[in-house]
Amino acid sequence: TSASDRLVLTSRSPNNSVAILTLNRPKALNALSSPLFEQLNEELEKADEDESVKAIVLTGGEKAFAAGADIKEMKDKQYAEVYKTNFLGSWTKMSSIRKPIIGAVSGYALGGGCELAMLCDILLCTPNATFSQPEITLGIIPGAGGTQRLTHLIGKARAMDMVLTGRKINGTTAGEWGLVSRVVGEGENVVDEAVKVGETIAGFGAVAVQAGKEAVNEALELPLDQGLRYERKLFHSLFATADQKEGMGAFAEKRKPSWTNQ
Ligand code: CO8
Repeated sequence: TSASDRLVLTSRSPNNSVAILTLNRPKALNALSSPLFEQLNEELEKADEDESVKAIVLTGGEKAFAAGADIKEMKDKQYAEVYKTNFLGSWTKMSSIRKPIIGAVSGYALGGGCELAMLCDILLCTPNATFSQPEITLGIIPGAGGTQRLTHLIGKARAMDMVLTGRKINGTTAGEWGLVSRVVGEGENVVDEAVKVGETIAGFGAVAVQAGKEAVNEALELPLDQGLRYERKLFHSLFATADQKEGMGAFAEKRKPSWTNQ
């Protein structure tokens, strides 16, 4: 496939530690077709396995992060087919990536696009980005986290409002509601800011970073007492790493740590 056929473009940050994946189907506003998701999963898995990659930035275009699942691909499908083939079930693969994924949203993040954004670990957006779950306007409901992850992030009343009315919110509101963690300033480039976040993470020991991501994710799955036990087990396990000795040793000796990711 030539570069123009690639539905997901890949590049690296200047110091090579952050993989940047860019959805590249601009004519369809990055509608998430099955081939696009296949390529995205492939690139995510490649980045996850590559030792030199410490964090992943996922972004789209200026006009659209992604305008949802591909409606034209879905419109004539029948129940038996989508059920038997587990249509769009491959979306969940992204949640098994171990390295941090930083989403950079500019423009539309609609339907599956909003759900894809919520699959990222850290989310940045521009003030005038548009988030919405418009599935209700198509006679369906969200199918990849738009009723579940969204409710965890912004609470029941606001999630109901968005899911049942298709209400659009802008990036500033998304920041106030906790759907994203950072809204960049008017003149700032959201991808550059996401790469900076990635580089910050890449500057720490990779074992602790992976453990931090794993532990926070368990908070959404486990009751508090089990989550706390899970956290403590992981915390204790980090005393078996060279990076713990290095990090604490460097602090005591008033020098910069030099991580070996061991
Ligand atoms: N699917 C397919 N094509 C799309 C999509 C989409 N979601 N969004 C935009 N496009 C296409 C348009 O059809 C158009 O193509 P063409 O030039 O061939 O006509 C091209 O992109 C440009 O779009 P517009 O001309 O419409 O651009 P506008 O600037 O006028 O409007 C909008 C932009 C407002 C974003 C408009 O395109 C729109 O409303 N798009 C649809 C948004 C939407 O409803 N998304 C939700 C889809 S449903 C979903 O995501 C369910 C996910 C379930 C996941 C389950 C996993 C298990």
